[in-house]
Amino acid sequence: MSESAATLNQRFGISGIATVVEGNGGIPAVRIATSHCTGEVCLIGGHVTRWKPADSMEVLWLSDHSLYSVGKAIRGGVPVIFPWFGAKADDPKAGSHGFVRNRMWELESINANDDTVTVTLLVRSDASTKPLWPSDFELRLRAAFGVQLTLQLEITNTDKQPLRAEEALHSYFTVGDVRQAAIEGLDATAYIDKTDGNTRKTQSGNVRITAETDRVYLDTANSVRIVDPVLRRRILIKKEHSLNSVVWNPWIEKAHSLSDFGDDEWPSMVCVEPSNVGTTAVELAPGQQHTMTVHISTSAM
Ligand code: TA6
Repeated sequence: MSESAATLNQRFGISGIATVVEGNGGIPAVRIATSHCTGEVCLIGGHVTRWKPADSMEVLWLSDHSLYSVGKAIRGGVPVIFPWFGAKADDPKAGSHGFVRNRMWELESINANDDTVTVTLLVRSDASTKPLWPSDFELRLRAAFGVQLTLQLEITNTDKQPLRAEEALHSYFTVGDVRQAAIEGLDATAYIDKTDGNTRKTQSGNVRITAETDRVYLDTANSVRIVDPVLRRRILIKKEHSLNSVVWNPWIEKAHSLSDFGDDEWPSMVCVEPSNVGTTAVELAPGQQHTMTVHISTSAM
């Protein structure tokens, strides 16, 4: 049984800076408030749900229809995708995007310095994960809230066998109107177009969203920038040890088909997802670790 928000706050809270509260759905969440930013991370899924720099608007998008209950993924923020991306290759009945985003994680620590508040959450294999995926693992998310948001996803192979896993920080970003946004940094990059029979294509120029868009960009360590002329803001997504970026917007039909996604919400969001999937999935020998790091920052236009 996980600890109550009050108990967690007694153990980990930092007065006036980081408070563990009963968040949406009564699920414990860590709320951050400093001179640099406000933010929130929910213990379901180790899920960062909010980050607002002091000099900008909320950066992460959340659906008004999102569910907050164990067993369901929160729609928006930064879902942690592990150990498979999309459908499970050998089991089409398995849930999409792995299983850690639906489970309660442990709050391991909250640390603060002058610039950032870092919240570390942990989920590990147990008897309930083995039927879903055989490997023993520990997965940590370190979220550093400051003038930028830095996310580190650390996989530890605690098994006696090698481990191969896909991972993504499936980030939902707020835009004024996705139809007027441009996504820079992927020019001339190969991608798999999941809206066109998984055809392999090459990006020409900036990515623009003019229909349902679901693309897995390949072999790219590039930073990606969302240029938003409506909110007059750029969102920069820099990454380390990630060789894929996924770009997704459901557009009209797909949004209508998702019960936790409002019919008229799709123009206000775009996903840019630093990841390691397919042929660039993470492979670890017993005892080895891998950390994918993402730095998110904003600038005014
Ligand atoms: O990352 C893009 C994607 O794989 C899309 O295909 C779409 O399914 C999206 O993720 C959301 O998936 P979810 O399982 O969270 O509804």
